[in-house]
Amino acid sequence: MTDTDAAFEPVAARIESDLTELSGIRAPDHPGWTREVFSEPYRDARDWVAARMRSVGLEVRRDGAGNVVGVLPGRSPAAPALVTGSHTDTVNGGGRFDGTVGVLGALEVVRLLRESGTQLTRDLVVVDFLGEESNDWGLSCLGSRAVAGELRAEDLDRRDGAGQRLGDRYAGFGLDPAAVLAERWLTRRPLHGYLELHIEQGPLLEQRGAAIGVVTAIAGIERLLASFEGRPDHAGTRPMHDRRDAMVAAAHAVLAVHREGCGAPPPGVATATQVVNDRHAPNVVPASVRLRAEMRGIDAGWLAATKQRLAQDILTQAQALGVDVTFDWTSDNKIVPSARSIQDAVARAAARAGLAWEAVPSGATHDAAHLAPWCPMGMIFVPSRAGRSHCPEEWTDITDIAAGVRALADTLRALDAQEDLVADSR
Ligand code: HGY
Ligand code: MN
Ligand code: MN
Repeated sequence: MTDTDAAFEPVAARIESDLTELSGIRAPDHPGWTREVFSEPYRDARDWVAARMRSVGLEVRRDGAGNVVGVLPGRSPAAPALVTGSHTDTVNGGGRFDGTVGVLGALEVVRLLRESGTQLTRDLVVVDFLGEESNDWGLSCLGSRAVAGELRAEDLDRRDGAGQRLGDRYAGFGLDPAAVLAERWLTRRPLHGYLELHIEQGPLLEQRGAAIGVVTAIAGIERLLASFEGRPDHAGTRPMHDRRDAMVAAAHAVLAVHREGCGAPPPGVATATQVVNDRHAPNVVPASVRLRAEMRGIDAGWLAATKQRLAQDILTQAQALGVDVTFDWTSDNKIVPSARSIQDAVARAAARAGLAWEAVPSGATHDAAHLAPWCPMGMIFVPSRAGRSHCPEEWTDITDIAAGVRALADTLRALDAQEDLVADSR
C-alpha cells in the first residue's frame, strides 16, 4: 500500500460511530428502524446529517426540494462537479444501512480528503436526497426526481391511502411546493459524474464471496393499482354460486403477479404488496378491493409483456366472477444502465485495493437512476448479510462498509482526474 493509499484508509470506527448515532433517530413505536419521509424522526435525522456535514467541513444548504446538500470546493469551481450521496429515510420497519451507508460513507471520504490535504480539481457535492423510499403516492426518489426536473405539478395532487395530498405533505414539512418544482439544479450545472455507495440488499455478493459490487444497471419498476368492484351481499346468506366477490378476484390477481415473477428472466421479480377491502365489515361479501403490486426487471421486453399478460389474466378472472376491474399503471423508474467508464473505474479501484469485486445488477431502485440522464452514473455495492434488507435484520459488517468507502474514495479521486467522462459514458 503506497503512502497515498494509506492516507485514504477509511477509519471504520468513525463510520460506525456515525451509523450508531444516526440509527438512534427513529420512530419509537415502530418495529426496526423507521424514518419515513415527512415524519418527525426524519426531520430530526436531516438536522443531524446537516450538522455532521458541517462538522466535516462541507458548505451545507437545504435546497428547495428538501435535499440536504454539502459542497467540498475544488480547485476549479467552474469544472463540472462530482456528485455522491444517497438517502436517510427508511421504509416502515426497515433497517439501519439502506441509504445511510452512502451518505455517511461520503462524509468519511470528505474527512479523508481533508486530513490528507487533498483538494480535488472539481467541487465534490454530497447529497442526502429527500424521500428515496417508495411511498403511497407511487413516486420513489422524491428529492432526486425533483432536482432532475422529473417531478410534475400534477404529481403534487397525488393522494396516499389516507387521502393526504403530496403537495400538502411537502408544505407540512416546511417546503414550498412551488419551490420544490422549481429546484432543478441538476439540469442547470454541468456535472462530471455521480457515484453512490449502497448496500446490495440482495444475496449475490455474499454468495460469490465478493467485497465490492460494480453495479451494471438499475432495474425498471412498473407499479399497478388494480381496483376491483363487485357487489356487497350478506356473507351468511348469499349462495356461493351467486356472488360478485371482489376479494376472490383480487386473490387471483395476487397469484397471477406471483406467477409472473417466478417466470421472469433474472433478476426480474413481481410482488403483490397490498390488498385493501374498502368496506372491511366481517360479514359482508367484499365489494370494493384495491390491490397494489410492482414488477421490476432489467429486461424491457419482459416488463412490457408482463403488464399486458397480467392485465389480460386479471381481467379474465374478474369477469368470470362478475367483478369489474380498473388498472392504474405507474412507471416508477425506467431501466437505467450504469456508465461503462464509471463501472471500469470502480473495478480498477477495487482491484488496486485488493478487494474481490463482481458486476451485479440492482433490483432496488436508487436516486442514481434520476441522476443518470444528467451525467455518467455509477454505483458501488457492499454485501448484505443473507441478502436481507427493508427489515430490522438488515446488516452489513463495518469492515465491508469501510472497504466500500475505500473504493468510493479511490474511484472519486480517479474520476476527478479524468477529463471527459461523458465521451465514453455508456
Ligand atoms: O424500493 C426500492 O427499490 C428502494 O429500496 N427504494
Ligand atoms: Mn436505498
Ligand atoms: Mn430502500
